[in-house]
Amino acid sequence: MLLTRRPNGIDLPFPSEITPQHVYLQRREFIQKMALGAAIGGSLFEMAQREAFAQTASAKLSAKRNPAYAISDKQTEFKDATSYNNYYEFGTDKAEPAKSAKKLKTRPWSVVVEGEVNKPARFDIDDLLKLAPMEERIYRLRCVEGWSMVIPWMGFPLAELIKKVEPNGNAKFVEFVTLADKAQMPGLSSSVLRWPYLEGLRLDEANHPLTLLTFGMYGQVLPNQNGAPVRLVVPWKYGFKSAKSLVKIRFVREMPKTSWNAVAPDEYGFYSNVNPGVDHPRWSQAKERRIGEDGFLAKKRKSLMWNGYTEVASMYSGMDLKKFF
Ligand SMILES: Nc1nc2c(c(=O)[nH]1)N[C@H]1C(S)=C(S)[C@@H](COP(=O)(O)O)O[C@H]1N2
Ligand SMILES: [Mo]
Repeated sequence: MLLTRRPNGIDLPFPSEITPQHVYLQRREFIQKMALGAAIGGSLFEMAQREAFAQTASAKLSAKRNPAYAISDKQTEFKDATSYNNYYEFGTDKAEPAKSAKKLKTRPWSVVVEGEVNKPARFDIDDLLKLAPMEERIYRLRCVEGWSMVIPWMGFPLAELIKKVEPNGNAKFVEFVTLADKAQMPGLSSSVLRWPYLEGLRLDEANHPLTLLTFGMYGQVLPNQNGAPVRLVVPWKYGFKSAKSLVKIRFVREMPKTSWNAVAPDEYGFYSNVNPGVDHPRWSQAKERRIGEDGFLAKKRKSLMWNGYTEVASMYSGMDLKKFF
């Protein structure tokens, strides 16, 4: 049995191992399915099973690949991309989110868009999904820790949403607020970061065609540990800028305070563009380990300026990238 070590040193079984899975199910949906099940004669047990399956496995999502944004590097194995995760709300260990995020309820879910916009709105996730055509894009993801993956994401440019809410002249930055629910997220009891996990972009970065509002990966909806039901993917920046499980997007005048920058401003800058020429104070950023190539003889790869997305360079012309790291 899996044990989770408490700060007091007492090992407890993971809740997911002692509680039947259907207990986690989104209640409204469950009741609806039960009513339907009764009508068509399905047993309660069958319904619970089907529902449990829907929560844990692969609801398909269709999207058309956009060849302009599909790099040819070998894709990271699905298994690796979904079992080696940073999602501190579910624990700081890489293997933990895949287990403890099973409980995350991703319906009902809405994303509030507010601040310096003419048309503030609250989008139900199932409406947000349909706001623009879903595209598949294969992006490199470079974690600030020195590893990278290649992931086929599914989503549409954040710019599509920005267009709908009409930022006004005061909007200079965009703040991203993610879910912080103590009842569902065991990691929130830790003070490693400030919660909710906050991230931010300059308005032009948020509007850049590479910036993807992301709902799926590998042909299916995002697994919870990868940021279900909706996250950001900003491929030319270190991975922590790509905030998971968004609940609010705010258009603001000033550069927002972000979680990582707040805990260690000298280590995690607001921009955090991938830059092999600017080392992290505690390690080099010159190279990276591609997940899946980590055999004994595997060579590290050279990290690329802007993570290879050189088309973003003009947004930073004239800026001292050592200062604005
Ligand atoms: N809400 C939230 N978003 C987050 C994180 C987190 O801890 N919480 N970790 C970030 C980091 S450090 C990385 S590298 C990426 C990892 O995304 P992946 O697990 O889908 O590969 O998510 C980012 N988004
Ligand atoms: Mo990361």
